[in-house]
Amino acid sequence: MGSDVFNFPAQLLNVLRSASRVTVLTGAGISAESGVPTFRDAQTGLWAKYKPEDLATPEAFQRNPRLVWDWYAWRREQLGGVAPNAGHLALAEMEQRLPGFTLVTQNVDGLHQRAGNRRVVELHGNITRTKCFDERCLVESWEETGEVPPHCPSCGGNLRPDVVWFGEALPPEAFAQALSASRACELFLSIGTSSLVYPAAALPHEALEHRAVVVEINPNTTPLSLQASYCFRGPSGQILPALLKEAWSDSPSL
Ligand code: BJW
Repeated sequence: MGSDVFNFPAQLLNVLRSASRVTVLTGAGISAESGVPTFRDAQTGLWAKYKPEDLATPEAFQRNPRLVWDWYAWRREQLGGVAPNAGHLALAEMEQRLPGFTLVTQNVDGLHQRAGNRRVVELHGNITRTKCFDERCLVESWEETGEVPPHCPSCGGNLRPDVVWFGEALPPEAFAQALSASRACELFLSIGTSSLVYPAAALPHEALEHRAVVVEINPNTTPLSLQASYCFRGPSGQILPALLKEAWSDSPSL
C-alpha cells in the first residue's frame, strides 16, 4: 500500500520531524503481523476453551498452576518461531532518528528488543523471564524434576512467568518512566492496543492533558479513538513504515 493512501497531515509530519520528545505505547496488535495472536483474539487448539482474561490472574495460577504454566510454555514456544515485522522495525528506526524517543510496551513478547530497540519500557513484564510466585524474585535456573510448574531453588515455591497479571501492580519504575514520558512528549503514538487495560490505557490521556498530539494506529476503533488527534485505520506493519517514509523521504536509509 502506498504511503499516500494514509494521507498523513502536514502538521503531524512536522511534529514527528521536529518533536524533542516522542512517546510510543504499543499493544498486542503490533505483533499480529508477526503471527502472534493478540491478547483478545480467540485462542486456538487445546486452548480454545479458555479465555485469556481468565488465565492471566494470580487466582487462576493458585487454582491451577499447571494449567497456567502450560499456557505460557505454549505461548513461549510460539514466539520461538516468529520474527519482528515491519512495524517493529519502523519503531527501531524511529529510536535511531529521535533523541527524545521513549518506547513503552504492554507486550511481553520481546519483539521490540529483537527488532533493535535498545530502550524498551516493559509495563507488563516479559514472558521469557521466570520468577518465584512466593518470593517474587527473578529465577534464572532451576532443577527440571518433571514437576509442572517447576519449583524455586531457594524456597521451593511455584515458579511463574515474570508478567503482570490482572490485579497485580505494574513494575513501579517502568510505570513511572511511562507516565513521565507521556506527560512530557509533544507527540504520542498509541499503536495496536485495545486501550482497555489500565493503567496503560490512561497514558494517552495523560499526553492529551499535557497538550501532546495523540495518534492512534489500529484497524479498529477503541475507547481512545474519539479523543485522539488523528486515527489511522489499518495494520501497523503498513502504516508505520509509510509514516517514516513520508516524514523522512529525503533520507538515504529509507
Ligand atoms: C492491530 C493489528 C495490526 C490487531 N496492527 N493493531 C480502572 C482503572 C485502573 C485499573 C482498572 C480499572 N478497571 C479495572 C482495572 C484493573 C485492571 C484492568 O485494567 N482491567 C480492565 C480489563 C478493565 N488492571 C489491572 O489489574 C492492572 N493492575 C492494576 O491496576 O493494579 C492495581 C494495583 C496497585 C497496587 C497494588 C496492586 C494492584 C494490571 C494489568 C495487567 C495486564 N496484563 C495482561 C497480561 C500480561 C501477560 C500475558 O500476556 O499473558 O497484559 S492482560 C493483557 O491486556 C496483556 C496486554 O498487555 C493487555 C493489553 O492488551 P492489548 O495489548 O491492548 O491487546 P488486545 O488483544 O486487547 O488488543 C489488540 C489490539 O490490536 C486491538 O485493538 C486490535 O484491533 C489491534 N490490532 N491487528 C495494529 N496488524
